[in-house]
Amino acid sequence: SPEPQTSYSFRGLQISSFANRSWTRTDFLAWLGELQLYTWRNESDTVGFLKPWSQGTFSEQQWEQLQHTFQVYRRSFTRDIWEFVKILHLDYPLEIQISGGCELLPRNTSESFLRAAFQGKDVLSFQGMSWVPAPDAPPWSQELCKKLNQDQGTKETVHWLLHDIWPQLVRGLLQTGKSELKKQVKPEAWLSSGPPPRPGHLWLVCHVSGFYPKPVRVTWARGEQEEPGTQQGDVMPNADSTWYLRVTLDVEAAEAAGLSCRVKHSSLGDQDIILYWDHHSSV
Ligand code: J81
Repeated sequence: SPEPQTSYSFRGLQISSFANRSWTRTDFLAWLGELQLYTWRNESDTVGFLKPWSQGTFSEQQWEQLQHTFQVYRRSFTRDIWEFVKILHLDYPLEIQISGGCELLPRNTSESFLRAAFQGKDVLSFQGMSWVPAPDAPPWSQELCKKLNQDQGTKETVHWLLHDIWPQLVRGLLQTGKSELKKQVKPEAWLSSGPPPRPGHLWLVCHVSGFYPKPVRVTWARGEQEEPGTQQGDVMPNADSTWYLRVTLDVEAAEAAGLSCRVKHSSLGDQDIILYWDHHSSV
């Protein structure tokens, strides 16, 4: 049977903290969809695999080369920033976040991005073949981009990473991680009531737990009609790498009868879970 078309985006994040002229650390994390596959902490010389299939279809040698590129980059980056801070007269402490990603698109195409933030605000990104200041970046961002754009070698490496290596890595990961990426776990759902928000009202809670992957739709409804006051919580992680969500509704006690909570999730196919408040026994 044809699989539903899911696209997985690859996301990498670099977090660099510069406390003063000598103390700094840089950590990297990367995910495919919701699964973290890599970690590279400041203390470590090598990129850590968080899944047995993190190497994708790259050979030992290809991976070594890629890791070497990143080792050189990490050293150069730190040295560069110290220098920029001097030239631009910036003040410590400073936080730099670099995020990059790649999305595979139909017909063997892909879309990638790389951007940097300084003190939590976007400062520049890589577009096509050059560094470009962010729209509301401080004036020195222009100067920085000009300087970065003089380094043809680095621009070529960034382009190669964004447009050749990352898409290739992701294609490989979709193969080596296939069974884990396809995993489906059905949710359990139950109802409870919370503390009454005001006299004569009920606080209805629909709990949905243990599902995987993360996308889920949970609604309070009367018949087919969704209740307008439905409040979605945040999807929270369970300890066993499944997810948990609660969805609440504040209703007049007299109106509670006839309400139901409906759960739609990929693991359920068309068989939505429907729980009726009337059948719920509040103890
Ligand atoms: C002050 C606030 C600043 C905030 C924003 C900072 C954004 C910085 C973006 N730039 C970089 O991340 C690049 C940093 C390192 C780069 O400048 C080079 O020093 C470094 C080494 O380059 C030298 O050797 C290369 C071969 O190893 C080439 O020969 C190159 O021409 C030569 O200059 N470049 C690299 O390490 C390339 C890899 C970049 C990968 C970036 C992935 C995030």
